[in-house]
Amino acid sequence: MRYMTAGESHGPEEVAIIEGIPAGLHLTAEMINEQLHRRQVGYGRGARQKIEQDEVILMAGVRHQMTLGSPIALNVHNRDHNNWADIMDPNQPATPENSTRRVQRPRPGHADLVGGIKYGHQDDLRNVLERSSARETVMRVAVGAVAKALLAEVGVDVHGFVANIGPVYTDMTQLEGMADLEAVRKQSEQFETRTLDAETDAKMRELIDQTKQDRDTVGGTVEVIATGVPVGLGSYVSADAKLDSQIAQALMSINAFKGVAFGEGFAMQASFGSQVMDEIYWDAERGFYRGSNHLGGFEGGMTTGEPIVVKGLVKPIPTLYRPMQSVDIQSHEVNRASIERSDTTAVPTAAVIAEAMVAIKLAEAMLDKFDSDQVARFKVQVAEYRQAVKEF
Ligand code: EPS
Repeated sequence: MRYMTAGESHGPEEVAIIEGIPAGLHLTAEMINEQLHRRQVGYGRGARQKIEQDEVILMAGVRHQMTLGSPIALNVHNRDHNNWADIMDPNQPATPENSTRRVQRPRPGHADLVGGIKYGHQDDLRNVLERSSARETVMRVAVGAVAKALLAEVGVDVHGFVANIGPVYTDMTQLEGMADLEAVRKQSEQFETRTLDAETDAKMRELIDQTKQDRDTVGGTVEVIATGVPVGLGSYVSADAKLDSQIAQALMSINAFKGVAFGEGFAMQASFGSQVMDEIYWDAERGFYRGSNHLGGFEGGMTTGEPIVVKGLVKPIPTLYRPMQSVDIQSHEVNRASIERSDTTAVPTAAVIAEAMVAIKLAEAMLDKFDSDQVARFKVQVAEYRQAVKEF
């Protein structure tokens, strides 16, 4: 399975093509739209989300709600394009009238300056920011929804929520009282901050309101958990076969992500070996299993069969309404950075995007290991493999 996306933030459309999804997967626009809707919900987002009501169009690869095994083409219209039709018109040459709203003072922390230097966009850094915008993640979530549908066929569930926003932390011990990932989902999806309880949600919203008032932005950490993952996805034999490294790359590729850690992550730097290894047990019912999951479901780049637990650190958004120092790319005069409409925080949304990226990597790994032509055969092979693992 592989995919590619295209689309500028205020351009006409966002698109994705996915190749390698087996034939016979039940897939509807509603299944994808449900995830697109989740991506749009998030306390701290700006005015753009009031304009967009993301809905996918299934352009190819699906017939009568079933995948055909052919490439799946997905399309989401940018409603805001109506407000940018001239400025983002692909068909007209540039004129003074359609080249307004130029960006010439790069925002520190955004792709503006380096992208402009790299691609030679000295006239207008909009040519960079339109694609480097996190608007692109709408298609990642659409692709992730397809991956999640495939994973659900074999009992793999993936969910993302928020571990902290700025100095306000979710009490993660609450997870211990939750029976399964569905319970975590039910709990966190109640809150626009995607934390796990009402008290923390209130504190996070207060922090975001204050940050907005200060014309600043705030980052945080998201956590993704995947359950039902079979033992032995990925491999220790080559650097690029290690599935945890692939997931780390996938999360780092999301806008504003600056760090990834599995299990107890960076807390392990201050621990002893006896505190972080997950002891091995066996019983006839389950086969091999672990008494704990400090390592977050990976050993040697392979899944252990315990839940995958991965955190992603999201830096504060670089577009500030109280802009920092910059330099005009044409006059080279010192000036404040350009202000573009933006969000105060996108951490609650980032949880949904991170979830999609983990789902994509797990679906890829499953399709590498098991039949990728037909969903029915894929399911049989996964079931046989699970049985063989149990009998080891
Ligand atoms: C973004 C800036 C904002 C966000 C956008 C990401 O866009 P605009 O400038 O149009 O208000 O809303 O995110 C989305 C459009 C989206 O759908 O997630 C940026 O600079 O990255």
